[in-house]
Amino acid sequence: MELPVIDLAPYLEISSAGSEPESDFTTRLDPQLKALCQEVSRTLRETGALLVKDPRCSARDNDLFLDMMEKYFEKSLEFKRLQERPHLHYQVGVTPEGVEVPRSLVDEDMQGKLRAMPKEFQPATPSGPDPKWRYMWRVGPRPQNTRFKELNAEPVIPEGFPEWQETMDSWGHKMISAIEVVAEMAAIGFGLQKDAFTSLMKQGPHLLAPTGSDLQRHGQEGTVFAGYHYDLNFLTIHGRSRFPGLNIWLRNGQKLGVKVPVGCLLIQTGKQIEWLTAGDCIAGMHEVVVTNKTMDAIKLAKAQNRSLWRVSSTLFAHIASDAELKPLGHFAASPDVDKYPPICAGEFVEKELAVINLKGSKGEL
Ligand SMILES: O=C(O)CCC(=O)C(=O)O
Ligand SMILES: [Fe+2]
Repeated sequence: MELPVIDLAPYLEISSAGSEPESDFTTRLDPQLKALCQEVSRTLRETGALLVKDPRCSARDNDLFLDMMEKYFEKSLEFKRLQERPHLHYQVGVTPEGVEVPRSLVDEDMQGKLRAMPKEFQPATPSGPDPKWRYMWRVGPRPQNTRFKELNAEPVIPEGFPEWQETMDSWGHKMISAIEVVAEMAAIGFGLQKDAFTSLMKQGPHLLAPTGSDLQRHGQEGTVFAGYHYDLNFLTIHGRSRFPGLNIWLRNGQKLGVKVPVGCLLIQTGKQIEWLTAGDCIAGMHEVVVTNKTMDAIKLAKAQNRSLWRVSSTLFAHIASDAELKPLGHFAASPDVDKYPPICAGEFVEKELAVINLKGSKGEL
């Protein structure tokens, strides 16, 4: 099975055409576009993932971002340590390898479920914390008044990277714009108001959080870069990585290696969209492992004298911390509604992080 690629251009054309009331907009959507919105919501429901093409996010933009991050991760350990902020729980700046812990390592309930899976679909077993690095960069405005003030942390900009702020902000904003369109289309597809999700995302604690994995040191087949987990945020988006290795689990339990075509973006469902839809759409489980396809890409990169750092351009889009997470619209009448009691998004994030004792950390579990 391959994930379909949804072109966002036709929807973008009509949605940017005017600011009419909600009811007029939905009426103006022609049947083909409505069907496209339904394909978006159906794919998210069945696979927890979606490939999209957004004319505003080009392959060149993605390349500029990856080039800069490769150059950064290739710097020495001593250099990167200067961007480390452990006292701020790594909420900004760099997180070295060996710090992030995958949920499957610490959650016994999850371990039981894994053992019950058919062998062929079982995820790789991580032996310890993830051997990947990460860089955390906040994107977009934060609220003036909030019950969940993030730690007061200045953004961290490494020496010798004059293009850093512009590159991070520009790619971050582009990816958030793509998520917003997907969130609108998904809302229409789920039979909700078009702004049902996006209105809750405003001033959310969105994070551009690329990972960096050193394939020179950890390039053996089977190495687990990110152990089996779900993301605790609303939706996650990644540009294309130069090295494959992401496996996702479909709703029917099947495991699928994801191939992101050039110029496309990958969206994954997080725990917050599961809450808002009362489990109609569940958080997508995934892992990043060195596979035989990663090995092929390593060989090619060596032959072409390219960087052997695998960089992901992950962005975690969140529901605003002060907004309430609860099943929306007709999902409030779902039989599973009791599993999703109303809770402030900020409190929800704190609770999820407490499970793996990573208070103050970002979007992944
Ligand atoms: O490195 C990647 O490709 C994605 C890692 C991941 O799943 C995450 O950052 O939550
Ligand atoms: Fe993840």
